[in-house]
Amino acid sequence: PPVIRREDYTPFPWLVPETRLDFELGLESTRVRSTLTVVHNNKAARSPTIRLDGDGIKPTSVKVDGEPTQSFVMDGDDLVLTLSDDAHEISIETEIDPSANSQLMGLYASSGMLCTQCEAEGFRRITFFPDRPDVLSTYTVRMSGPKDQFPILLCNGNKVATGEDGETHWAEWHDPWPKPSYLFALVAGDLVARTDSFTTMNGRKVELNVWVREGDLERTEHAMESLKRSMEWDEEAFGREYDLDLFNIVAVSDFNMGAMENKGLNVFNTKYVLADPETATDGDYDGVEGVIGHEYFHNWSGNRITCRDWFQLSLKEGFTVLRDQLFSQDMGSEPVKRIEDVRVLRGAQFPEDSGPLAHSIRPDSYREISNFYTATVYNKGAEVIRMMRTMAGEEAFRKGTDTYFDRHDGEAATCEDFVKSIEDGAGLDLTQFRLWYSQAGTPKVSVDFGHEGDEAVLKLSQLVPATPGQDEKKPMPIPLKIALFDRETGTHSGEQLIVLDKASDTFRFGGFAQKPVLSINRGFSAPVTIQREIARDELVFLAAKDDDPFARYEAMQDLMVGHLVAASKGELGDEDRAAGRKDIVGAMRAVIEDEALDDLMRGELMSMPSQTYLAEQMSEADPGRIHEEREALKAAIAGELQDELHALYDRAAELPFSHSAEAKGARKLKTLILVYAAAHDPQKAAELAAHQYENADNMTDRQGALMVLTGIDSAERTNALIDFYNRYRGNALVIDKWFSLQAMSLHPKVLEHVKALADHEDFTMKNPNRVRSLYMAFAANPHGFHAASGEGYKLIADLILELDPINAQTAARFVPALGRWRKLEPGRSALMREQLERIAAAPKLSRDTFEQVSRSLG
Ligand code: HT7
Ligand code: ZN
Repeated sequence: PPVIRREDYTPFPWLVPETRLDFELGLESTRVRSTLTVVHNNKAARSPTIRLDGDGIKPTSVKVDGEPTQSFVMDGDDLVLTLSDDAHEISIETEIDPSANSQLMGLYASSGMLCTQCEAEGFRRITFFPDRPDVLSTYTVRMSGPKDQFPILLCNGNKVATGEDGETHWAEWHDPWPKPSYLFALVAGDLVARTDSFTTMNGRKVELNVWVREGDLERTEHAMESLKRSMEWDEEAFGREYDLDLFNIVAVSDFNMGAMENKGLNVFNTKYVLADPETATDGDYDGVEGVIGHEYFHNWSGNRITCRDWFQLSLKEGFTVLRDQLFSQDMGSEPVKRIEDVRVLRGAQFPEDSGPLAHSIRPDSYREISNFYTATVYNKGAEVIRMMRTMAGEEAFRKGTDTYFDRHDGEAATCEDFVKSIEDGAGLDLTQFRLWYSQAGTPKVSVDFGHEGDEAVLKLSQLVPATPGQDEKKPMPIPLKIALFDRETGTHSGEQLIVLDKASDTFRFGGFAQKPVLSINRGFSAPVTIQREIARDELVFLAAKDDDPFARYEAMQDLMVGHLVAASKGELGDEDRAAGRKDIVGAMRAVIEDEALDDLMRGELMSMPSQTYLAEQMSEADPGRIHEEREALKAAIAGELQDELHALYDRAAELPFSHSAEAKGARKLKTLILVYAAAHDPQKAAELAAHQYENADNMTDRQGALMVLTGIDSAERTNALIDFYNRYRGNALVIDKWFSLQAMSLHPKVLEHVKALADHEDFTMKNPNRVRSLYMAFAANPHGFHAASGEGYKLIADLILELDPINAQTAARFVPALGRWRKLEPGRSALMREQLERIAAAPKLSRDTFEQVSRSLG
């Protein structure tokens, strides 16, 4: 497959001001007639031909200006037409089989309904079109089909006409906002809606619908409330008003990603729409709110201003992730949300940045764009824009985003357009900052903190590591929020923002008779790793006293990470190990006893660093050793703090169910305490967990208890797994949890369990949620995936090979798990690489999987 390069961008030679589509819908056969008005693009070189992208489709008729024509050729999948003048009307007919579309891109069938997914390049699987984001067109769409099968017919924009003809009915939709083809959507099926309305800041009433299958209607309240909150928030926080009279959301159960921001017709994975306390956890509720917000916010950051080309993906995704993060911060606990977001970044993006798939947030080349919907483009992209906000301050940043929206409304823009708008609107000089868009790799900031006379002296240096294709890096501006704490009083005289923009620099702070304690990268002001020698007692101090919740969390984490990394590398003697544990237990006790903390935050402070994060800190990780040490530390904490943890559990258990932050915090603590208890006294923990399971009146408690039970070989485990399955049989999203919990388990036979689950009657390769629920959960479970025998790696490689012809996008998303071979101890490293080579040698791979595997072998 060819490599597509950012530097090769040229504008399309033709404009397509209007597009008319006519769909005769059928599950097995849908006829599509498209009519495009095309005119020469004055901003591009004149061309006698027009290339229309296609993917696996054939034209059944081609006309120019109403006359059948033979003046076209097929070039691979594309249709290339020769045109004589500057303006024409092109009409093309195709026929497609949605029921055979297992890739879930283009028009496909899902549980008897028809729906589309066009981003990034799915539209070309429906009809021939310049399927690129810089070709904006106004769409008018007629759709017709059997009334009984498809009583609801939805498309972008507004419904302008309907009619019936015997068993068939039709609807015509018009979207007044010019859009690229990736934002086109159509849905036809037997659906019901929760309907509500929202009145915009300028008094316009918007009809809101959340469309689902009939039995799911009761579980849509949270989605609808989240949508209304998103609309209101975007007006207040960014001054953005909705621009159509109608906003539809449709939930589908077969979907490659979380959701899609099609203009006026968002299509969602059911996972991010349906929620009630019996079937959805607190995390699921947050997920629904966050994704509804994210897709809604795209209406401005993505739809009104779209991307010039797919290299600019972070223009819409990074910015929209930042917007959804800020929204969720405002809706719930700001510090806890920040901690969660950093955890996602470190868990998913940092490994990407330090591995063979590392790329900058604005990549330079790709073979398959679907492979670049990554944590780097999304989450690091959001961090990069967050840094601009930190440096500008909230008010000035808002002026920058206002400038961006004013300047580029209606355009297909670039990341450079965004940076320039922020620069001009916020009054920042971002010349050097632009390096964050072009350089990959997580910068390492080394800290040398000393004391001279009455000055605190902070020497910082940065290193941006080499990444594939980028050996030499330049220093980048790194904004670091810091505070200097007086050891005696436990206070500081104000947070400061310093910017490290050289390879190394020294910052001096006067007025310190004694060396203060340094709190650095507060609020995670920059997406970097901080490397510093810090005494354990200073970390204990910060874990107890830091007034920045993120920095406090970080100190707790550093305390545990330092201990666990050293222990896993075999560097700790008995005495050091005991001293390390003592400090951690002491800090944990202080957290338990700190009455000023809310329980959501307490839960964060009490959480252990993940096994993946620990492995990331080592050049040759031994997952087996890390697992043992982590479990041993958990056991030690649970043993030493038995009474405190019991008392905490009892207090939390008293709170009745509600969606308040207090009740959510209590639920978080209960399961966390079970996790600790399981490492110390498994049988007792099994009894406690079984009790929590049986008495649960909500999914958070029930799932938490079952999660702990799946790791303990016991009668309670067996009973709870049977009960859970029988209780929720038929509810796909909950049965996904049942698969996941077993695949994530700490049970010694997890590998065998996963193999058996793959043969379960409810398992199918056709549904991405189900595939992910079993195999993504397993690939993220170091305990099973990194089995010393290499069987875990083989299992994932087998999956990739089987899934690739069915759903290439989903298959390719498993490859990064096998790309970590360079960071493992030699035995596992060789076994993992062997599996990548086995995949690479397969006779026919999709472009998606081929690209990921070849980069991973690199
Ligand atoms: N913008 C949407 C991306 C998306 C997608 C991409 C490739 C294949 C399938 C997909 N479904 C949705 C989602 C978002 O970021 O909002
Ligand atoms: Zn998005």
